[in-house]
Amino acid sequence: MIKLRKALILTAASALMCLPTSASADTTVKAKLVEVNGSGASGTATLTALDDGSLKVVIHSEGHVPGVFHPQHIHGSAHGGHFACPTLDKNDTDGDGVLQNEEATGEYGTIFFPLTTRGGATATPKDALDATRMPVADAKGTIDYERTFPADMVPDGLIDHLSTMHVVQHGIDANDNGKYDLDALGESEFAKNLGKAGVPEEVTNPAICGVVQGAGAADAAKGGVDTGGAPAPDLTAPLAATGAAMLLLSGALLIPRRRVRRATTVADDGETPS
Ligand SMILES: [Cu+2]
Repeated sequence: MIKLRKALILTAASALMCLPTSASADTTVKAKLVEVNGSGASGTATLTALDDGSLKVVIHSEGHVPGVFHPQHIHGSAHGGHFACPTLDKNDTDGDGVLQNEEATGEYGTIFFPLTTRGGATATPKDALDATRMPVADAKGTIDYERTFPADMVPDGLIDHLSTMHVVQHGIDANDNGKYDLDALGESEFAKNLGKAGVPEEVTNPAICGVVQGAGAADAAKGGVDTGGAPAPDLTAPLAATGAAMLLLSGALLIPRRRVRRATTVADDGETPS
């Protein structure tokens, strides 16, 4: 009996050591996309870090301005960041009733990875604001986007901090004339500051934003909100992986139930902070 128990413990220990980490196994995180600037848009985004280092991005959204392109990016940084999407109440610092991208970046961070439809995806205006390589909403305002970026296109730090990222689609029609124009809100200061003059502000203002959830992100997100948006505690994916291992092994090792319950909480408590 003692021998059997020893064997069980050894098996469990080696299983723990062989557990795939976030760097070597597929990791999927999801974001519920909610409207910004009263756009009426909504959707979902799924980011999957594949074990060969590539990143698959799937976005389904609706309610966008139809027939025009919508710049879309993963916002955030390689060093963690905030965990909320911007709101008028909190972030409209100039009080004009519209959230400019530069006001919103205080919440969702700077452009980290432009989600182009083809070609390069560097965090430069060349890629991030290219009207010809961003998805176009169909006649109903729907965008269905899917692209897998090979490992050499994925910037350093993105996969490691996947659970702290935001998915943002831009492009609103503030004067309801069915197009982007300078008459509505004038020129985009954001684009101009990046060296791209003459871009209507309607193009760069956020229309939809989602905070990534999953792979332990919910736990980190709560910490971020509670502490007023402090940098992420870097315990997300490994913690979730450990939790899963605890669940798998709890039967064999008779781990106290309290720890198992903690693991369940980490995995399931996925409330979206707004
Ligand atoms: Cu963006």
